[in-house]
Amino acid sequence: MATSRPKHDRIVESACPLDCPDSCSLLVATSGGRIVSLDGSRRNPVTGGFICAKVRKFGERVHGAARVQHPMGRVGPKGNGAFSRLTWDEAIDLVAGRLRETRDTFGGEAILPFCYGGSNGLLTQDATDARLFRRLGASRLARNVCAAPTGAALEAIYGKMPSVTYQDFTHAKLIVIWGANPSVSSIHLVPFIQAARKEGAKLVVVDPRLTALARTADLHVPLAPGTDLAVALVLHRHLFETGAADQAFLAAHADGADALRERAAEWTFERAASVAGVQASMLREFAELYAATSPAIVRCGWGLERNRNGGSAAAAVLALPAVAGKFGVRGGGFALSNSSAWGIEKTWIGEPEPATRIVNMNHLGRVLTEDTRPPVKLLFVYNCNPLATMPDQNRVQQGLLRDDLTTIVFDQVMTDTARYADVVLPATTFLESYDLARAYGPINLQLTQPAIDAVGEARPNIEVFADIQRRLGLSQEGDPADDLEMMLTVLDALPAPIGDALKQQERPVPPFGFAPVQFVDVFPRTPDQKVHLFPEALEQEAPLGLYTWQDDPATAQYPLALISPASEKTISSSLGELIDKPAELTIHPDDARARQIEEADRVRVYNGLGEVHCVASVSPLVRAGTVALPKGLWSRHTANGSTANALAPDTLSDIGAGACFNDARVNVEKLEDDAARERMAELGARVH
Ligand SMILES: Nc1nc2c(c(=O)[nH]1)N[C@H]1C(S)=C(S)[C@@H](COP(=O)(O)OP(=O)(O)OC[C@H]3O[C@@H](n4cnc5c(=O)[nH]c(N)nc54)[C@H](O)[C@@H]3O)O[C@H]1N2
Ligand SMILES: Nc1nc2c(c(=O)[nH]1)N[C@H]1C(S)=C(S)[C@@H](COP(=O)(O)OP(=O)(O)OC[C@H]3O[C@@H](n4cnc5c(=O)[nH]c(N)nc54)[C@H](O)[C@@H]3O)O[C@H]1N2
Ligand code: SF4
Ligand SMILES: [Mo]
Repeated sequence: MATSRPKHDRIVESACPLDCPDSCSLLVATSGGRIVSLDGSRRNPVTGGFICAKVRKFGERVHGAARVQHPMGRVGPKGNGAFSRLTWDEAIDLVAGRLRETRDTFGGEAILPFCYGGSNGLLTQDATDARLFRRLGASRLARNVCAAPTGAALEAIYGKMPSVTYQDFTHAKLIVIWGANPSVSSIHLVPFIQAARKEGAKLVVVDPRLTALARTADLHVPLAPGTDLAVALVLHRHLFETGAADQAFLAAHADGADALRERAAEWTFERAASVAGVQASMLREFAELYAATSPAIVRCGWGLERNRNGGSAAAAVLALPAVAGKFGVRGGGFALSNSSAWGIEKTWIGEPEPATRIVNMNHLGRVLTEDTRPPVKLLFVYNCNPLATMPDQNRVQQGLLRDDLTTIVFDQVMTDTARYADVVLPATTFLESYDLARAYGPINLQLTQPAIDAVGEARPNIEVFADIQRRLGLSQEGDPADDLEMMLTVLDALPAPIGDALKQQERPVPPFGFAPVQFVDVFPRTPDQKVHLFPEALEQEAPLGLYTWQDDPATAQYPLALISPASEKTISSSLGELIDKPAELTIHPDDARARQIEEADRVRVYNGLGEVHCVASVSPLVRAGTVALPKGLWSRHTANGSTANALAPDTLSDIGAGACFNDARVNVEKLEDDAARERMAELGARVH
């Protein structure tokens, strides 16, 4: 553990509640009311005493120049980022007044609350905020930007059966990392993979990029983005055709195997290989290895869901261990999100959901600019930075520029979205308030507690939403007024063993060692406890039917697939204010050569939706035909202020109505025009 911790006068035990599967236990050192260092604690053996570099720097965010310190009201035109200071009292009055006016004039549905991944803790969302918006009869938000396709597939097939946890990867003899990049997005899984490999486990990585793990893998399948369905179905076909399908398991525990087998039948190795842009022999090797090796674990990530075929692809991948008979042993089965492993119902919201309209968050730009009934007149953004993170950025921006729209942004820092706000409210970070951090890779729940007083006038979500309610006369007896009161309400509402254990001890619960074996300790949570390999609901939902291929959206004009995966510098767009490097587009040498693009050239990435001006990084780490920009960049990281999402369509995945970021098809050219080059040079000077 950190022996070289800087001078401090206090150490606080806490946990990281950010939207990351790992949920590290933390030691936070403070001095004079300031954060001086963050480090891992060994209290959580799964996270093993180390944390990621970005959260180590979290103190720079807490005390940084981008921090919002007090409430502010807009002065000047929308988007110019000029604000004047308000007192909290004025700000709450203003916000409550606008909410009331909007509801009275246009109806509650003209109010759209917009929140997502700011914190994965149980208190920052679906607490007093939900009470407020339910009581106002606001529009409801379908939070489908992430994990909706994989979540829908998991629920229909296995009823949210808990996943294999990190610890049990050490028992596997074959590990398949499918559309995930743990070296960046869940770093504590990596040591368990390495330990398994020391014991002879084989590693397969399915990813269009040569990621750090792919570089060391026994087999890297560098498929084209959005083609996972073809690869998963050829594996199924192989299992069924060679007699490797576990008929005894299927007969006892599953239905729908015949229908799945039928849909897989058309996928020969040759056809799948041609669609995925890889060699047929490679797919055969993969299929044979998976069929022959046990225990085998498939880690299904989120990279494969972000396209038109994403739901069917996730379903086909998740179905593999059932067909191949991989359950019932430690180290076998699948690993996805464990966020639903607890079976927690958020009964603490304490207010029934009204039957108001549901807006898919991926359609933010659309609902702000189209003639919807009623129109969205008030957008309340918290725990989210939609201008940076939602698809079709130019349309989102166009919507935010509407003069007749009131936008409230409640955030910790001056995000791209906040610049377009009419009112900005300052939020505390997890180092200044209480929360319950829920891991979604491993299974544990830990207390997050304040290490310092709130910076400036920042306040926790719980308090601010409770205040707004009070100002509107919507409060009720017993409503929690602050984060500690809310914590107690949540503890009481948690399933008894969890709540009681958390109240009595500082240890996360259940004990960190909790690692269920699928089909031994945990079973499908479908109504009949069976695996449904061909759920009728999914067949109805998918436009062409379940497990049915939809063609690549590439055109001659826009032939390159743009992906925008997680980077080690940010969590989604959080911490983007600390990045000091202009955006880089990774492009394969063949694609670069064809366009006379060289390393460090200024380039324009474009399609019919928008364009991004950035720097080229020519590298074979991405497959030919695919280019990559990092997820979560801010406007200031590119020369023209647009990021990957300016190129991402707001189309939806076949299942789960999820975002299709990776269906962006683009072209790239060298930036020749002088004005643009100058802007690039300025950018370099500004962010370096
Ligand atoms: N450092 C860091 N950690 C994070 C986050 C972060 O932003 N930064 N975000 C958190 C959140 S919100 C999430 S949802 C998770 C996401 O974590 P991951 O599941 O790792 O998801 P991504 O980073 O989107 O993509 C993972 C990999 O999928 C590949 N990929 C892209 N398209 C395809 C495809 O069509 N098929 C296949 N097989 N692979 C594809 C990408 O090249 C990438 O290497 O990480 C969490 N952890
Ligand atoms: N191009 C592209 N775009 C993507 C993705 C991709 O792969 N490619 N991935 C998508 C994914 S997986 C996800 S999950 C989404 C996430 O997208 P968002 O939900 O927008 O997540 P963040 O960008 O982290 O923004 C969260 C904001 O909440 C604020 N915040 C944190 N804690 C609190 C709090 O306690 N109170 C308040 N009021 N605010 C708080 C943070 O400061 C931050 O500005 O992005 C998606 N966007
Ligand atoms: S972001 Fe993830 S790896 Fe980093 S400290 Fe938080 S839980 Fe740990
Ligand atoms: Mo996510």
